[in-house]
Amino acid sequence: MTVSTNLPSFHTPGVEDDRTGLGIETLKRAFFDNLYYVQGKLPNRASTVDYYMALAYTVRDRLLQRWLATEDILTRPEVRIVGYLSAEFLMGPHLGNNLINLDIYAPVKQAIEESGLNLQELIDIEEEPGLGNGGLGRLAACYLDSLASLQIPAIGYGIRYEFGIFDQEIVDGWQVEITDKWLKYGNPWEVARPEEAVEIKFGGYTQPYTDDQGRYRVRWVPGSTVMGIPYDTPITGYNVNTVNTLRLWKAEAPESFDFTAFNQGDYWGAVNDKVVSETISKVLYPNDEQIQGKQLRLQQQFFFVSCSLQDVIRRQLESGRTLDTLHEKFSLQMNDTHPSVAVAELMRLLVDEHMLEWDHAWDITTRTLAYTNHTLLPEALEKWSVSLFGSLLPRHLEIIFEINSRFLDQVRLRYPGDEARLGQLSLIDEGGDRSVRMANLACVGSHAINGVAALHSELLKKTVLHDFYELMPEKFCNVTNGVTPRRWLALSNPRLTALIDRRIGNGWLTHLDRLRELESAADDAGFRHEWRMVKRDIKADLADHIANRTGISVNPDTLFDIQVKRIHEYKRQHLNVLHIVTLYHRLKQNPNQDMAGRTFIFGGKAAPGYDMAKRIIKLITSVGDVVNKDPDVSDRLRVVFLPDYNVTFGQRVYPAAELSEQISLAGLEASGTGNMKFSMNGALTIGTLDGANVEIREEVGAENFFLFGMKTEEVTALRSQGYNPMSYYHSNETLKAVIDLIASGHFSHGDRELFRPLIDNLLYHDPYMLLADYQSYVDCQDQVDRAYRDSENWVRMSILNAARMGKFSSDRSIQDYAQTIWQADAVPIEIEA
Ligand code: CRA
Repeated sequence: MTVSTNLPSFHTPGVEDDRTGLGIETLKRAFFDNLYYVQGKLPNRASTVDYYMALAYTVRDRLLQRWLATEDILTRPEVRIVGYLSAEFLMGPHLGNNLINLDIYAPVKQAIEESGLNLQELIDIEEEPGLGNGGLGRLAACYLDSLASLQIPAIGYGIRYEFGIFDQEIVDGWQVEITDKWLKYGNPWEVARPEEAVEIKFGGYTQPYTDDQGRYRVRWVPGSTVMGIPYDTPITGYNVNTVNTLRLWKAEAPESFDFTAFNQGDYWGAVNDKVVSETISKVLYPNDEQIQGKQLRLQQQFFFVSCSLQDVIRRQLESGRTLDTLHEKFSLQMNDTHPSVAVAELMRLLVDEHMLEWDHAWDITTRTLAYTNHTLLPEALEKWSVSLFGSLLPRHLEIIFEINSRFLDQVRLRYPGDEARLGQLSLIDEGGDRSVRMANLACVGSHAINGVAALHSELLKKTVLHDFYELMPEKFCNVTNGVTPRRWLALSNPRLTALIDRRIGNGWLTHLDRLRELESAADDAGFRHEWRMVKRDIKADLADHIANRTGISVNPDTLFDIQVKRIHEYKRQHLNVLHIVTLYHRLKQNPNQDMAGRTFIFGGKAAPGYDMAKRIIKLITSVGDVVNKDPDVSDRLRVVFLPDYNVTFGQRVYPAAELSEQISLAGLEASGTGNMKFSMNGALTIGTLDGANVEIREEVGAENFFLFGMKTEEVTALRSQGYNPMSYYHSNETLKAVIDLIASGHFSHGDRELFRPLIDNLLYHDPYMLLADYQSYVDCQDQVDRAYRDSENWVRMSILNAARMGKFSSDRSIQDYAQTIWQADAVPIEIEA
């Protein structure tokens, strides 16, 4: 189906319009026009931010016709829409990405340069919207890019947090959190749509009544209400007319003033209501895979879900359809359990507000919703105490009880007398303080349940969702994560992109499998040389950046060994540190040791309340302080912790990497997506058989991947046997020496207490089994060292890694979702001149 739209473009035929034209003179005129009329600045008074804003408006003007055309086709009854419900969207800066997707990078660069400015500087000054913690939020952003690029009509639904993920500073080696005021200069990419605001209810009580046909009904009498105001951001597809929408909701008080309170003189109370309402969308919870169980978090989840579902229902009705066919027009994907209250809210809207019968509503709900699970970590599985849930959402609690009672009746028929199973499947955890299990709610209320990598999907079926799998195996599937090559190659690595283009043309950016055509180039010495030179240049750029940010000088001719991701014990950044200290120890014992120089680069934020993770940062910076200053080793070892890892910094770091550290304990990293960004940019991976590493290794070939560590089954076996970390410490001399060195205070100015919590944890508990995997890791690192010194072969492996990454384009992931879960098609849009 191709649809054409004929929207007025306010365009004088034959004349290059200042709002759409791409001629260099037109672009310059439009740019200065926006600086003057929108930003209100003359060139002699304008700052870099002013110029950035003017350019952002100039680019936005050039996508508006396509955006409105896409909005227009959504209203057609036959067009199917994917709604992606996510508490996080980690979009990264928009300007550079839109220049790539609109294919206007070159003319804009020329226009900006001819105006005496530097395009890169304007791109770099954009404050990134950090509305996510890490993998899950960034995945949502890659998926929006691919949906638009594949011309699938879609809306991303989330929260417009006023404060996104905190900025990280390192003070005396420790993480310090700084608030992220990302909106301080305004946001040129968003458009507020207050006319489409919706009302959200909280608290109060429910009241049964009989309707005029004599049917039993329930009415919810809320204790308070807030307004959800939509803010829309255009999501451009690459080289297509589709421009989808990211719709983020901001919470506001229903009225600016409560006039009764005001008239009684309670001015403060009236204004305070407004302030309290607005806290709902104030700040992103900075925890990755760790629930906090705070009431405000449940309010946030319900807030954006209810806003979005009301918006979906409005669109359904406005397209001329009734709610009976909601599932034919909409497919709604729940990104983890954060939006899973959608199951109850959609039921409430259909049954209480639109008067559908329960069974009918249930059929529509389950056919509309689908659930992606992103983690097996027990501390991340969301539960809400029944009392908290009931006080905030009394009607939803009743609906959940009703869903549960009907569901458990079915389970009883299937497994008579199996009380244990019933207890596991129940939406309510009856143990201790009763709680609502959000994953169970999501499973029961969805027609599809997927994990995010092959291994993860298998483990889901075997462990956390085992009982659901036995009961409803047909719902389960896998969709391996992917990342967008537009941002993670074309935008972040223009030099490698140009080299690839010269060799195989540019079709690979939308058909990433075509990178395979580079395989033969791996045997071409000339091409290898060019590949190496590109990498060398980018490493030199990163070295400059490191020197500017941290004052540490690093040698671009050493191996760049990089681990960037959230700091978490299961990701084992401290295993990486144990290796560094091993090398340090070796070099101190034998200064003539033959080894390739290495620069270890770390980046990542720790959840503010996660003490162990913060101590791991302190350990990295402390080891760095000693190693970098020690003349015996510092020509071969450097350790850098780069503060404030975010999307912008990721774009700088992936292209410069040679070794990618993916060293989580097998069975704990659901997928990982950084692993894909590294390989795409020609880094080799050292990793365990965990998450998507398994599939990356399959694709690139075992000979081009450095594998170490226990497999999932070995981990399980060792654990059930009774894991004793101390036995590894006593039986491995080097390991003992390394741990003793840290414990002795060598890296903490003699302070033996600083790292004691970390060391004791390793020796007495070691829940992530670093000690068990230590020797295998060090041996594998030695293999890396030998391989790196055969530089021709290293470059060959690097090229083959990039060449074989086709599977990990988010375009492939989205095609999988579209075919197996959403039944959504491309709707190419033609815009009539
Ligand atoms: N923390 C997983 O841990 C995965 C992403 C995206 C995570 C990663 O391995 O790549 O999701 N899980 O699928 C998560 O957020 C709530 O669970 C993540 O980003």
